[in-house]
Amino acid sequence: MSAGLLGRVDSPSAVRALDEAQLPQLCAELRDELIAICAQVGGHLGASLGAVELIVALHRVFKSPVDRLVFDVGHQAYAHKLLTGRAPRMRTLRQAEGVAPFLDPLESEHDAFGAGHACTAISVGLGILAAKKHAHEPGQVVAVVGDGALTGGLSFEGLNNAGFSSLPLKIVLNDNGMSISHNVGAVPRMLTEHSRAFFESLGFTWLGTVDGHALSELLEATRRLAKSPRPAVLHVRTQKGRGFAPAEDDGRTRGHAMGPYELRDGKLVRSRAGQATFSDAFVGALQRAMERDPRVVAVTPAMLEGSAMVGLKARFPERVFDVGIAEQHAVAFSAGLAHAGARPVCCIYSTFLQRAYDQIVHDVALPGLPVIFGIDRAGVVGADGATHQGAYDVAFLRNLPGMTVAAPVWGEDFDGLLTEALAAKGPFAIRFPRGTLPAPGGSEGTRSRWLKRSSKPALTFLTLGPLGLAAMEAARDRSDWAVLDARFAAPLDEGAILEAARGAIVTVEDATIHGGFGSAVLELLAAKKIATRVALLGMPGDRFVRHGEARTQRAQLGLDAAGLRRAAEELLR
Ligand SMILES: Cc1ncc(C[n+]2csc(CCOP(=O)(O)OP(=O)(O)O)c2C)c(N)n1
Repeated sequence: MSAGLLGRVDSPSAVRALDEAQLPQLCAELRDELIAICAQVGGHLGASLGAVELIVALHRVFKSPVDRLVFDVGHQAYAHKLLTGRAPRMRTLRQAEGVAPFLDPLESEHDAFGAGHACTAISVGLGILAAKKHAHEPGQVVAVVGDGALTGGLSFEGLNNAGFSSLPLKIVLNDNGMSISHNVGAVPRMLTEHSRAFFESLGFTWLGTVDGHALSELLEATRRLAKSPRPAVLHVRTQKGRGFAPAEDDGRTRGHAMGPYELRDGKLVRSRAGQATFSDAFVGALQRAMERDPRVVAVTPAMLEGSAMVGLKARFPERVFDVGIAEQHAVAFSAGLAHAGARPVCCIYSTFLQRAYDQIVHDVALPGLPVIFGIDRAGVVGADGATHQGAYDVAFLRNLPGMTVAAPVWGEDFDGLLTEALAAKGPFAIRFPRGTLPAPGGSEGTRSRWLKRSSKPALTFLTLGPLGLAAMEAARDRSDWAVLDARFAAPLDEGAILEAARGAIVTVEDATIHGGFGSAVLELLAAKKIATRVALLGMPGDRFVRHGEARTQRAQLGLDAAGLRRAAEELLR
């Protein structure tokens, strides 16, 4: 911890008590501290470095927690965490029981609202302001929104409502030209050329454009923002990664999300170089499919980097669409593509697919369109925590008529699954977890497969996805335990599952057990009037899984070999 100003400035009121001349030093210390923290534990460095002066100005002018600062996503707010009492614990960031990855009202009264997904701040902020007015409570509300978040429809729904309302919502547009990668679409150009006209035409008082690193200018503009009796937008230009050369020089993401690195040169301490991930394997199979079939195109909502599609975009610039932080649009756009004869593969994280649920139901499943969903980060995600867990996709997809939900065990499975998906007449989802691939494994057939057979199994692990490998380990020394990789959560391979149901069954999935694959198996057994002992293993249905290390969390949820063995023994007892 810093012995300088930061050692004693541990609350917004302490920020306000400083002499204005001390603020540049405070900002410099905040930056140094952020760089040191992320070097040690990793995190969302780039956006947080860019927002240092902005956060100091906001805490200087507005009086949290009476005034509410609602940060969009929350990944840019590490300086806010440092200034609101969390500095001593910041090196526990994103770890189990440690400081939260994003903002969390349970962690601090200065975190006005929790988030993790983009584009919510304007709507949430307006709601808080409306409730305050209704209850005659004092205090202003400021929504801090990135230019990337302005590519999402939800932000525009909020602007539409806020600009027309009489409520003096304050919006700070933190414009660094970047989403995770460079911002895409027509909005970035509008912000460069027509920001004032745009916001004024929607009914906002417009203030800007201000250099977000020129403190006195920024403070002055923030004071004007605070005084506005009307809804107002302050357009601030910031530099993502500011103050740390390796981030500033990172042409792709400006140090958006870093693992631990060397302070000297920003080199990652644990390089994954050479270790392919599930994302890499999926995109490899996708690339081969695109090479074979000119109808195949790929869609990503602003996640070229995370979904390992940068190379694919370079290879097929016209056939890979980055549509911005716009999941609803990504799915409806895919529906249009499929309707007109293309074969879209919508590559999307499980957690962000949630936002597009009506598009999945109404625009894809109902017309029965052959949209393929490549669902990344399905299952426990680790450090990004509760907002990002890929827990619900199996439950919310498998219930839709005509939907196929599949999961590979090995990277080698992707080619076969994609080929099958491309031959399908309707929607087809392929879900896979975050992380590196297991050692290469066999892939034959396209229905369920026995990973371990037993002539007369007393118990079968019915698994979905790579957890089949944990089940193989759990069953290794038991001649009467079998493992069936179901491969599909929908439709179920009924014959094989009914064969397994002659003994006890433990279903295993990296997804919520409420309504998930295990539930599907129970529905089948009920429909066939089969009574056998069943245990369901997966992510809990009655609570959210917070941040921590994914492997540890899986073990705590009983989803490792030891946990599977325990559950099986208990079931048989
Ligand atoms: C709904 C949703 N989609 C995707 C993401 C992944 N994501 C996290 S930060 C980010 C970029 C946000 O850009 P911007 O709003 O400009 O903020 P900046 O990082 O530039 O400060 C994205 C796409 C997300 N958090 N939420």
